Amino acid sequence: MSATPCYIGIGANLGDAQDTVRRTIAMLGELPQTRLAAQSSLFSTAPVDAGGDDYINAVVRLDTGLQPLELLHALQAIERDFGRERPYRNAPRTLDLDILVYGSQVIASDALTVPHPRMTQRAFVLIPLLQIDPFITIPGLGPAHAFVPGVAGQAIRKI
Ligand code: PH2
Ligand code: MG
Ligand code: MG
Repeated sequence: MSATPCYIGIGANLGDAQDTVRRTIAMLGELPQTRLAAQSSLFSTAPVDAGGDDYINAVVRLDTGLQPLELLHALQAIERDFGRERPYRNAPRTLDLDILVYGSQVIASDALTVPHPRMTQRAFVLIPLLQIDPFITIPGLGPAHAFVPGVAGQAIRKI
């Protein structure tokens, strides 16, 4: 099996968000053809471009043989397991799983945009991502650490 390193952003701000994120990380490690290669701490973060309670966020690295759309569908199935509803854009959510990076691929299809288009503007993605891989380069965009000064004003606290 040839496995591709992927980085997944996890966010939740409805219900018992910490419990949801911890259980989700375990479920990600049990996806077919997939190994949980690294996991960040959990972080408490202020909502960005959204309302509601503070979020719990984390990032994991998966080494996976799943293709990008297979991985997307597997993540959507986990979101549904946790009762995810989509009443409006950026609504509070029981669970949000985003493919941040899929190997060195740049994907722009109707179903999927990778790297995630807003990841460089969000401390709740960059800080956990850099915790697990300080030297990561975002395909097409360059070293992730270069974007940290731009998110310095966003509230994020390691749990
Ligand atoms: N996700 C959003 C919008 N805003 N803010 C925080 N702190 N954490 C998130 O995961 C988040 C957000 C849309 O996916
Ligand atoms: Mg998201
Ligand atoms: Mg999402």
